[in-house]
Amino acid sequence: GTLVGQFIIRGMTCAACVNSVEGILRKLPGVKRAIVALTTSLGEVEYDPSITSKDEIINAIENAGFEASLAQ
Ligand code: 9UX
Repeated sequence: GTLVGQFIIRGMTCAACVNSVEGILRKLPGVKRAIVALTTSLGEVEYDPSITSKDEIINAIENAGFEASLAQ
C-alpha cells in the first residue's frame, strides 16, 4: 500500500537545505516519492506504511538538523 504524509519542516533557509531534506527522505527505506518546498515549508512524502511511518519520517528530518511536524 501507499500513504501520503504532509509535514511542516522548519529550519530550511536555502535551496541546498531543500535538496538535503529531499535526499534524506528519498534514501529512507519505504519512501517512494518526496517533494519539499522552501516557500511553504511543506514536504509531501509518499511511503509504504509496512516499511516506514510518519514518526520515522519526522525522525529522519530531525536527525538532519531540521524541525519537522505533521502538517495536519
Ligand atoms: Mo543553505 Mo541549509 O547554505 O542547512 S544548506 S542554509
